[in-house]
Amino acid sequence: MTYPVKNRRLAQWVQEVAALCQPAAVYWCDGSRLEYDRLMAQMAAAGNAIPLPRRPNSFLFRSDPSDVARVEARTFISTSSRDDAGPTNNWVAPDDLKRTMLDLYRGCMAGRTMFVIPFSMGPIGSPIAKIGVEISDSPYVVCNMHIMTRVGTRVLEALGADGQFVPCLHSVGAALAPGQADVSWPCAPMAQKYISHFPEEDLIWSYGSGYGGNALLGKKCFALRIASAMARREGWLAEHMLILRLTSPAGRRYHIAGAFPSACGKTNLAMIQPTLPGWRAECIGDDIAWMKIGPDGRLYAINAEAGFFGVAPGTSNRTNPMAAATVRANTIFTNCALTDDGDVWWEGIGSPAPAHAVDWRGRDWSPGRGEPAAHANARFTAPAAQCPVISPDWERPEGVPIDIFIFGGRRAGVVPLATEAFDWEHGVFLAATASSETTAANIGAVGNLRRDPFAMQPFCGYNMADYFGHWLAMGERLGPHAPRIFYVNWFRKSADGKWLWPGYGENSRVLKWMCERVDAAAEAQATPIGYLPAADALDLGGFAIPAENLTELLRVDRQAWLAELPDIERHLARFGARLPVRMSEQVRRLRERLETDR
Ligand code: OXD
Ligand code: MN
Repeated sequence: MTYPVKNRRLAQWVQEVAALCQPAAVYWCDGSRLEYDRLMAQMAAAGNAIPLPRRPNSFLFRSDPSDVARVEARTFISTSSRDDAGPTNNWVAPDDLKRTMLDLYRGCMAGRTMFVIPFSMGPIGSPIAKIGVEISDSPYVVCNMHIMTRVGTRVLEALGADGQFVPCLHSVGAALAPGQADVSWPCAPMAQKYISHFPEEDLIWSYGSGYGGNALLGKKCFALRIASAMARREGWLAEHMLILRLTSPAGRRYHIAGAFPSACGKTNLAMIQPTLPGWRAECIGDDIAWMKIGPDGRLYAINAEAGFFGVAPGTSNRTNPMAAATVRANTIFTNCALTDDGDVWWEGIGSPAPAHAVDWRGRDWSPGRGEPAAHANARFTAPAAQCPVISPDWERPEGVPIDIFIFGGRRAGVVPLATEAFDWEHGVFLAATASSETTAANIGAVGNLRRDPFAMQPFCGYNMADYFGHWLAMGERLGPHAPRIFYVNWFRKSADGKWLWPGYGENSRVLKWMCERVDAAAEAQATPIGYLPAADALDLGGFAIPAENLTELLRVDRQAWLAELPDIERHLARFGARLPVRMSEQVRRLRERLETDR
């Protein structure tokens, strides 16, 4: 068989995979609108895509109830030495993992079409962008990839005869025997799901799941796990970060990159509508930032993606009007509920629950049922270009210069509203010890506290101790051009369980303080855990927040922090001798500051 591609390595790989997986047909994606429409029409005709008449060119899918989120327990970083994957990753030796997976892949696409999806992460031709090719037997994956990345012939042209690409092999793991009817969401049982990464050869093998980050391999697998390992080798950063531009009333621009664990409000912050008069925000990305040091020594970021794969529940005109507007057309919804008038609905959409709907599992639903109508990790896939506040510069090939890094998590207690790191090294420590209560974005218990360093715990493709070292080294290279580092917690609750801070657009008050800190124009007080906004440093104009809330939000509870130290120490101790000494030194200094009267 010959293929319409100049790149010999690609032609050969496609041939090998076809011989292994035995699809009924091989199809090369051109990335055109026609192709998208044709595949959607086929999925609609089969009853797997439900057209949504109230949202032009939009469709609802329902996954198998066992295949609803990323599966960290089935995600592997396969390096020759276990230590190179580190304690935060599941590890199997490459030969063993490949042997197991080759057995699964053998004949796994029987009865299905094998799609070859050439894609670019980042604007095609950008000095920061990279090319991948996903092979998948899922047309749902093809359509999602069309939205989330730049797909098609123009990518093959950029690849040329000898260009490098990351091979990303995906199968839902559900071969069809001759005459066997397909199910609406084919996938394999949990024990056969494998989301595998081979960072020593920049290779991804995914088997058995059709959902989100398990299957759209450009996203978490390539743009974070494989890219983070590449970035370390090549001296740049691949991060789980939103990118946002804030413009002050005086017209000064600030670029902010923020890392928060999954389902902690990155998309909301990326599309923030500042409540502060005169401040404007533009969205550049909501999930993945790739950053390189530019010719002027500053750190430049691009959004590696072209769309948003956002959590639907909780997204409303109040919480994120820009996301609500983004998903009015050309959007794929997964695991949302369907109303009788043909629209999607989810908990927290901002309209009352319908008297009757069809829930995410396809069952009749009514409000009294006692179960949510949409899955907690129901998603929308929508083109970034449709966001009303997308920055005109969001596809700028050279990226935007970052001034501020924000880290954070979801913590009901202890962690104050905002903290500025004393310096880069302290900022790396704050990020390395970031903590959050777990959410529904991963299959597992919700609400447990876990350390999620840099919001990268599920996404770092190598030993995280080396990752901390890489960040320390980047700080040295950036020197005076290094962005300032802050830590926030929008999720503080009172003793009786009420939110202390309203969040959303009001977060602009905290962002403004950060911008002023960059310009040395706002006051901060040194505390044992970092610099906090001075009592009157936050702009609270036109905002009624009870004084006691603010006091609590900006209080450093020494006893609570001292009680937290053993957990921080245990967390860092997991990395053993590989942990940079400067990190253990940071804990020691934190303890000292907390124990002395300062
Ligand atoms: C995501 C995630 O889908 O982090 O972005 O889980
Ligand atoms: Mn994410």
